[in-house]
Amino acid sequence: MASCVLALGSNLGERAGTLEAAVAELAATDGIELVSVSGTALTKPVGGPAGQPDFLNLVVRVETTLAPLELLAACQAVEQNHLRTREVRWGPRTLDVDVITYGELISDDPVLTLPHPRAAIRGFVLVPWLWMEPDAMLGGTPVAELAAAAEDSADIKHFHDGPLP
Ligand code: PH2
Ligand code: MG
Ligand code: MG
Repeated sequence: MASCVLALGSNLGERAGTLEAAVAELAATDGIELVSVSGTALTKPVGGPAGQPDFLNLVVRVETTLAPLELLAACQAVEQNHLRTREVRWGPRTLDVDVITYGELISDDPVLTLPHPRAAIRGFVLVPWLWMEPDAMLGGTPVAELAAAAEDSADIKHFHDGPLP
């Protein structure tokens, strides 16, 4: 079993519904057990074409018996369920599911670099991760410290869907 963090993002279509469905699909995948889900963050797009819509982002912790590349394939299968296309790097997408950490594994495999090579500077990953696990560490540094330093963190809001706060 490996304990892993996955990051999900959506900035097209029914963003909140897509993320909710994607979390359920990950939880229903053989070899993946859902442990926790962060709150949902409303985030400004980082990189990519100007003028793309704001994102909703969240992270989950899972336990898996899948190998790293099998976990990546499972994430990509969930993306495909939501008609993800890859036209523009960092462009708008219905759903992005990234493997952030896989246990303590460190890998420079270009297909799946671990931990995710940009996670440590991305508030849209770090802030929801911090909400979920206030004591989390990434690459030996507290996620809280990384989140405070990430340029896009200041703009991140908790996203409330529905009538409850
Ligand atoms: N994903 C990217 C690039 N930029 N910006 C935000 N706010 N949220 C994302 O999920 C995101 C992004 C590449 O995957
Ligand atoms: Mg991504
Ligand atoms: Mg991705």
